Amino acid sequence: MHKSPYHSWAEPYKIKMVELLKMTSPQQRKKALKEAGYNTFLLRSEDVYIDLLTDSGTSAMSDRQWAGMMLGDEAYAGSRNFYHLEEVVKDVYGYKYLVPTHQGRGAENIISKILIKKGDIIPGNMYFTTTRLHQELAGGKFEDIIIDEAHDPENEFPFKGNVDLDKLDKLVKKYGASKIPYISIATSVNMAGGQPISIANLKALRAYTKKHGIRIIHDMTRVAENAHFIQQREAGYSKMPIRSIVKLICSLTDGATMSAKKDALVNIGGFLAINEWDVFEEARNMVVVYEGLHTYGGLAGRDMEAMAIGILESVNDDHIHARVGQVVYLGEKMISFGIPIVKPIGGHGIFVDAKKFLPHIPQDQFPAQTLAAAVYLDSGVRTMERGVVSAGRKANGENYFPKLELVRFTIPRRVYTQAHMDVIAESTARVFNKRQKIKGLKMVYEPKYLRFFQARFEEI
Ligand code: PM9
Repeated sequence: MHKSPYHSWAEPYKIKMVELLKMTSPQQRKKALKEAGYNTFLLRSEDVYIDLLTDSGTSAMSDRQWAGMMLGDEAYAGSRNFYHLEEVVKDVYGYKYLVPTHQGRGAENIISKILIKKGDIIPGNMYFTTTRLHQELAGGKFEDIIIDEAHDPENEFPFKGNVDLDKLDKLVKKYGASKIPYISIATSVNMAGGQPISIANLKALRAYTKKHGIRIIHDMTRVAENAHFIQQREAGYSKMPIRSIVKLICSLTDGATMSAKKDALVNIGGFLAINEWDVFEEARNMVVVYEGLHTYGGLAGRDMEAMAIGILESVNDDHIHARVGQVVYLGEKMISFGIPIVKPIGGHGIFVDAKKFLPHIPQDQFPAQTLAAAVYLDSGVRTMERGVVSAGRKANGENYFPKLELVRFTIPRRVYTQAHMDVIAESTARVFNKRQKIKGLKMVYEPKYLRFFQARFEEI
């Protein structure tokens, strides 16, 4: 395993080009926030100093990736970059067949439409917004089978992404295996705080699903970060390279959807990868309806080339060690200020517990949305609500009230410095020190789908 002689997580790269940021005044931020309806998704990025909205499509590409962009083969059909990407996906992840898509949800749409019939049940290790929506739009119902520890921000269990096999078994007994087209398993469970699933749990799940003839479809958006935690925490893997752990994880599943905008270090891109020929055939046919020809799936040739190179960089031990190291640095700093965060610290960001931070604000006044707005107002740091707004409504129109009411401070890969991390922690601490004065929000506009993106709020 990596041991830097200089620093626990020093970056294995240097900066070649910089992007200038705009500094804003409190008055400017107040105005911008009001215009954005207190929703950080509706801020203009020009009004943001440090952008922690998401790690999706916001990472910095390497010189090699940029050089790869110049090798883009923009032929409509049969681009050489597609064949390169196909080779890398097979080699690094081990899945047999590849269908490129414009991003993760494109792949989720296709796999949900192919595998889910009306009335089907899709058990998963915690919901993700777009994933569950596509399952529901295809006629399925998501059922949460993650271990209880995942819903408790304080619980320090090292693998809070694990599946509770008893919960799964109850669903199989209740509905029958024929009603369960697949189990939806995310590595680095996003909504739980970037929490990993263990190899032992995946192996047990594989054995169970084999017995019952159920597929496992893997949301592999942040699989390399999950592999890092396996290397750090699971007995027997401390000497195994990240690349081998990633391949082992994938080998325990039947197919995957990927948002390459995260782990794979590109600004746009994704894919569906699958081992079954029949499912592949159907996906390859469907992609031409929703995304583009099966050798580009909504992407430019240059995007596929950058993705192929990004995948190879993403499974490098030094890269992933520094990436997660920076996240842990920020988390430890926040803990030292007494800020309540989800523990253990996850792979892609710090998740602040808004229920504990703002205990005087009830969940129907959106504590996490309120906190994200307050942090922006303090310093121009943009974060994202991951609570009751993100959870949305059930098919019957009732609100989901998730146990976790979090603000995600998501760290883009290879973008910000240690000094930026200090600014973020200090700003959050300032807001923490005046938390009693903060008032909740009311929602004044609610879109039908994925409301967190476009909802608008006003101060109460
Ligand atoms: N995740 C994120 O910020 C993008 C915007 S929020 C919907 O975390 C997982 C685990 C994701 C994810 C996106 C998608 C969808 C699938 N699975 O955004 O369509 O974290 O590429 O991927 C976001 P796309």
